[in-house]
Amino acid sequence: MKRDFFFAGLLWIVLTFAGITLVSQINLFPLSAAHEADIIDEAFLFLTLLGVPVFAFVLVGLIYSVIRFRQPGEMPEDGPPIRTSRPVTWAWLGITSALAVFIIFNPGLKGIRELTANREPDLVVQVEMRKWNWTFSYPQYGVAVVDAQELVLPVDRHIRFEVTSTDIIHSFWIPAFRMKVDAVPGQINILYATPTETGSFEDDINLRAQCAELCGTGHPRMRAGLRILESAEFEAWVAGQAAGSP
Ligand SMILES: [Cu+2]
Repeated sequence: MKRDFFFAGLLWIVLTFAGITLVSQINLFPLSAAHEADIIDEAFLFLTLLGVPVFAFVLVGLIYSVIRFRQPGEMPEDGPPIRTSRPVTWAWLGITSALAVFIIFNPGLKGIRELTANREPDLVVQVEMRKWNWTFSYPQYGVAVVDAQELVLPVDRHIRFEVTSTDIIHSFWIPAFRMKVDAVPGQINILYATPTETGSFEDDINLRAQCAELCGTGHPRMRAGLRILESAEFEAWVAGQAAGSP
């Protein structure tokens, strides 16, 4: 039995090492275009790495037992009953509880604090969702884009999205920002994001705003390309919109 623990333990270490190497080497994430996306990707990577030894432990226990303790014959007898082992029970309870509490604080609460640390926005964008379109307003510029095909934002500015709906519940999601919030009638929900690079939907499909709550037959069409511009280009764009609106 000691030998079995030794070999299973060895296999666990090897598989854990291989898994951690694999996860660290391959890029798991789609395009990231906001500071907030990096925080979320970091948390995701950390949790994946934390899950590797746990997954390897379960896998080794299963595979090793199936091969090593297989009963020959067509209808194998049941093995001897397994009795509770107090040290194993308490160690299991202790380790898994400690892990669960640990991830509540890091990356859980720590991440939420980082995502909402700066409540003073450089730019406010009001997002009004309805079946099956959106209005994006820039109150600081007195500009509103109705039935928008596109969401235009400046790079390197801290943006507060004020999200609401005029009919039913939708959800405002920008994949490249990893940020999503429900759009609820009669309520304004807040989302912060700081774009870190310029680009548009044509460059990468993750640069888009998408409804992420099934809201009826038009739901799949409820998306708008995202265009992130340099500050000067954004000012020119917004001035053009202001000149064009009645
Ligand atoms: Cu929708």
